[in-house]
Amino acid sequence: MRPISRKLEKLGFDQFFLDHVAPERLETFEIARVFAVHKDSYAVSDGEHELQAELVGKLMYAAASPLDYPAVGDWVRVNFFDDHTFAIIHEVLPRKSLLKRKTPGKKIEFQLIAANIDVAFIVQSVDHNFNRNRLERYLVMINEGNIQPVVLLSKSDLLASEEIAARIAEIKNVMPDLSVLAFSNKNESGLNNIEALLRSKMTYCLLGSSGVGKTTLLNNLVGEARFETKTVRDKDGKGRHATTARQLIMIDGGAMVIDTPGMRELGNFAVQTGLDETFAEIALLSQQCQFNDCTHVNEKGCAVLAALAEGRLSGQRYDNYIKMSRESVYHEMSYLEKRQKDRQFGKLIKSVMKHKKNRR
Ligand SMILES: Nc1nc2c(ncn2[C@@H]2O[C@H](COP(=O)(O)OP(=O)(O)OP(=O)(O)O)[C@@H](O)[C@H]2O)c(=O)[nH]1
Ligand SMILES: [Mg+2]
Ligand SMILES: [Zn+2]
Repeated sequence: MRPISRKLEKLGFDQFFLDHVAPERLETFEIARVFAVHKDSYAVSDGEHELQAELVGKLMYAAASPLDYPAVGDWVRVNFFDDHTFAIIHEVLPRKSLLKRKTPGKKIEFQLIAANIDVAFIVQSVDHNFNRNRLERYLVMINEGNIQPVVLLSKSDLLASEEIAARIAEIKNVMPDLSVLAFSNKNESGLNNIEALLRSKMTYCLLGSSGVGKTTLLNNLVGEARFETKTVRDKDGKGRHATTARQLIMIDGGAMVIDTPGMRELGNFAVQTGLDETFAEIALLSQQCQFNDCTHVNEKGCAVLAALAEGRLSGQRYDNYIKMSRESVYHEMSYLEKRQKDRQFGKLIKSVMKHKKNRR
């Protein structure tokens, strides 16, 4: 088997991906990583050339859902053309991790945020943007995606240090294993702690509401005002979206960071792993529920409800857990219903075809 090239290794390519592609498929294609997703094209890199790429028609026609398209961070099999100035993407390699969200609304549609992320930074500013329910929502998505979360509390210059310490303690109280760091882009405090987390060949992703300072942080990490940021418009702290595209940036030390536009709404879907990891204390309690399929809402012998009644479980945590698990069950149900309908339709087509054949 071919050894992994140094250039690809620098971009994070490793044995995991080789293990998931048949060696003969690698013979006739090259490997590249998706650095940016545009409307009809992609920017990819093989560690030596950065070039524009398009999907091969077959991949487009075969795509059954947005999940089948390349996302920023994806590894793809490509053919290079015109002296490495253009590439055709033939296949998306299996993903190590994937960040996706359900698009807002009732329809079950996904939006890919990024692929092959090692660590996700959830950025919330210490002022009015700080919201524990939203934080838990991000955590469910990240845990579900098999990614390590780190919470970054931005704009620490806006709050007294005791108040910031209280915020951190509030998070740590319910999620003791979670890493939480406060920082300021303005007075640069805490930036060194974030830099210390960055490792070469690893991929990081910045997530959080619009206006919390994700791009300003990225500019600080690259050491220049390279990417556009925007002043927060109104007093409620809701900025207009400054970042509109997702792109992967190589930092000096060799770490890669993906900046994303702020998200308004996070829809969840089939989030059992993410829920259990985020609400570990509830997952633990539920092992003592009388019924295996206890929903912790009104069942007899529910250990979660008992803990809630005795004040051993935070009411806010419980409410948010129930809210998110309802959403996921609801969506999972309608997804199955949809699948069933598809199957019925498939059967119908088959029987029609058979009928036609028999008539011939
Ligand atoms: N006081 C204070 N303001 C900050 C800090 N970091 C960023 N800002 C300001 O917050 C505003 C928004 O910053 P951005 O970096 O564009 O925010 P963003 O998270 O990238 O926003 P979107 O791209 O819209 O998702 C800008 O006006 C920044 O100057 C900080 O640490 N302290
Ligand atoms: Mg931005
Ligand atoms: Zn229960």
